[in-house]
Amino acid sequence: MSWGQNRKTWLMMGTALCFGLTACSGGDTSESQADTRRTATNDAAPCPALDPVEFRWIAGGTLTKGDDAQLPEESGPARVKLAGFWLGTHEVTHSEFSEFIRATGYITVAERSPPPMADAAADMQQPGSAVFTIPVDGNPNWWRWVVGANWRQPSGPADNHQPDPREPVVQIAYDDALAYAKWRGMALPSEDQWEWAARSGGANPDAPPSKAANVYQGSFPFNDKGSDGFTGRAPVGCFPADKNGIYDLIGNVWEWTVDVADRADAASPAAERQNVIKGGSFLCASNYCARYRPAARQFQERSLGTDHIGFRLIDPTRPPPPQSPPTP
Ligand SMILES: [Ca+2]
Repeated sequence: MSWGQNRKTWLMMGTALCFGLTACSGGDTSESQADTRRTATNDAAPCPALDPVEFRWIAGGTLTKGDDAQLPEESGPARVKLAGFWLGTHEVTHSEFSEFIRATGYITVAERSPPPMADAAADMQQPGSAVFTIPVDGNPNWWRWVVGANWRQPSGPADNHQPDPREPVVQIAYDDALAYAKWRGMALPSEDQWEWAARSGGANPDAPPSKAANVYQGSFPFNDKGSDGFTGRAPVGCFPADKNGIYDLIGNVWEWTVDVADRADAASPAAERQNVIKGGSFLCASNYCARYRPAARQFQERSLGTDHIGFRLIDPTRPPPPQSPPTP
């Protein structure tokens, strides 16, 4: 499926790209973006210095993935054998991605002119991406196609918020994440690796404890209380590391994995270019989404980033630490 077809699908179907968020739109983007700024709330404590260790070893073994399914895209628990691996301690940041762009001149998917697409709204035929917007009277949609939204300006050019260099980079399509990983000589994690890292790190199987992860407090989508300190993306490493020394696996931004979606409706053309994303985001609330559990998963069009999807790396070439036991 082409990118243009994907955007058309998003425009016409909505649900395939919006994590079950049925209120999507590619229509008018002229309404104020000011209410959607991704800024820390006033009671946010200063974030500690970023951990200088970039990768931590996640010991392998025979593992349980999945859980008693709570949502349609989930499956029951299964046993899988997994080798140990080196996982990035934090999501790739805006600053780190900037280095990649400076070194390579790479142009992300959201910055490219989209292929021609018949019967699409004019704005959908210009470079841009999907941005969360608090619904307003007369427009109940909370996902909008915003012309000019990309990794440099995740909410679009009308928003004055400049990403903190330590924020996870967002508006990253799957191919963008792969390109960055290749440049670094790294790779993206599999779903199994991601889930095992979260489980072995001690992530709560039901929901993150208060202020343990950047999620949504209040009634989504209208009232993010930000009682965890943030009403949008948090700089990486602001919340406590897990037992493995990994930050923000749960919440903050969803993370790409290399696994192709195995959704039940895979026969649908809209499912052809979707990958599994994990971890939930700052938009996951108890009254909606609630996919901040290690077992939770969602499917995302590879060609469409949003302002709440990022990624982290694994280092597949680095040998295990000397004390690491063989995988049983
Ligand atoms: Ca939050």
